[in-house]
Amino acid sequence: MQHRAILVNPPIYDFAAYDLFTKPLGLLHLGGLLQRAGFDVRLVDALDRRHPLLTERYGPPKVKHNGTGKYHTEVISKPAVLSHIPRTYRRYGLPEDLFLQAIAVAGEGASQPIVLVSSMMTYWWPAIADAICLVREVFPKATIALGGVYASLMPDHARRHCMPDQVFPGTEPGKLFTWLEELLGVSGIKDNYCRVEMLKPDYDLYNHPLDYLTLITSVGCPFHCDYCASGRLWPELRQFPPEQMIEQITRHVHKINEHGRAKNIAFIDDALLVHSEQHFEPLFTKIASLGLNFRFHAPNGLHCRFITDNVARLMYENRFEMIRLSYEAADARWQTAGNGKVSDQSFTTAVERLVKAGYAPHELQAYILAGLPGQTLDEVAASARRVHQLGLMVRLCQYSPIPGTPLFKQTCRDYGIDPNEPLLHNNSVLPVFAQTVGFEQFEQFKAYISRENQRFSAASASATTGNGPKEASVEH
Ligand code: B12
Repeated sequence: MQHRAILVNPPIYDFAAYDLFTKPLGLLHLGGLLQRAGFDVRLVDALDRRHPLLTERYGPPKVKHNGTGKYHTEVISKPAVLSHIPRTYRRYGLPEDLFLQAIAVAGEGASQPIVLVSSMMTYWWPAIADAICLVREVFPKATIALGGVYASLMPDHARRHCMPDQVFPGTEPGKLFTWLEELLGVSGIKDNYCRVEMLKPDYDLYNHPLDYLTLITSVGCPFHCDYCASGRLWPELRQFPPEQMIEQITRHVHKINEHGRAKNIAFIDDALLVHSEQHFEPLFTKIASLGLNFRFHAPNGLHCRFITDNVARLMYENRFEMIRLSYEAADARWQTAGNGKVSDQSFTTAVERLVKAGYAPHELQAYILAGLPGQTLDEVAASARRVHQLGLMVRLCQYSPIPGTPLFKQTCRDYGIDPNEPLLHNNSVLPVFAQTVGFEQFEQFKAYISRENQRFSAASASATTGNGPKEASVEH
């Protein structure tokens, strides 16, 4: 008998959320493994903007030329602990009745499905807890397991507040498979189907075309920044062979909608460019030779020091459009907290190389961090100035304190945040706690950054003939 496994990506409750290539890659990896192990796997992705139930009710979503776009939203009441935050709290993704319907459809004919729920940000936990309750409402006999980023960073909190049957902290799928063997009274699943090299997202779990594909070519990161949890989630860097990535792309290429005459693919690695001679360079040399019409994106920050002339050339030739460099901060104190991964010199050199390869500066973006404990707005403004001086767009990255990282305790202490309440890890709420900033002042600062971005973009556009990819901004 085939066992039914339902993969659930819950909706989001937050002050802001945008579909920036957000696909539940962890779940899609597990889906691939489970299918190969003989399970009948169904997916309920509450963040799928093209979910058939959603489009049936509201019509097709608006899609930007890069495949990204806004979620369907509903205003919901704020949890008490966030009541003082002067922003609207929303549910993003499938409305509750459609979510219930989707779960019922996915479990049709299976009275005791195994339900695997994923989680991302720690501060999204109430949506996960609600999703688990709703699954129980539809299938009281379902066995529910919870994994993913939040479950890995705060497993005890997840057990207490989300109450699944089992929580799986960590990123190794081995424990899940041992559990499944025990649960089902079978053997051989783990040994035969569960190796990290076998992690391949199964996009065929979506029964409709997608506006982009999100892929990961490696897990882990050799740098251990004081503000980042990557090392806790993936203790070592593992890069997937280029052939495996080519196989994933060619297998799923038929599923991607074209927008502006190209198909979008985003890479969300923590360290895409590390060991580029054995990894990025052979991969993208091969991709270029396929002659396929792709547009690539790197929404997660790239390490400047690994942008060699050859990497920059390959990025340009392969039409990398969204390039976000991890600059983080201009001052030495925060560059040190970033494990020395970036310096002003390596940032400037990376920009020079990308410009030499063909990009106009305003086609490039740089992340800068705001809201680190003790960081002043002047410091953030200085980082922004440095980025604008080079003609790049600033991407403000509002700091989110992450349990288990070196900066976590200090942040909670400095900001008077209860470390056991993940809702307060939300990157949107820190300006309210930072005594040096404040909400109003931070809003003004964000508006200033956006004005400056526009000014630099307009000035650069008229001063250069940069031929990076530019297309119509919104499609249906
Ligand atoms: C990609 C990414 C993004 C993308 C999202 C796009 C996308 N496709 O998801 C972008 C760039 C938009 C993004 C934005 C942000 N991110 Co982010 N992001 C990540 C990143 C790098 C990868 C997540 C991922 O997909 N991993 C790959 C998959 C394969 O792994 P996985 O999901 O963990 O799944 C594995 C296991 O967990 C497990 N698993 C998963 N589900 C389940 C379920 C069950 C039942 C089981 C058994 C197992 C299991 O199986 C998988 C395979 O082994 C993580 C860091 C990391 N290394 O995880 C940060 C991370 C999640 N992000 C983080 C942060 C801080 C942010 C931002 C707040 C940054 C900012 N200040 O702007 C924003 C918030 C955006 C928002 N409000 O919506 C933090 C978490 C913060 C928190 N408090 O929880 C992380 C951990 C990075 C960090 N700094 O440490 N992010």
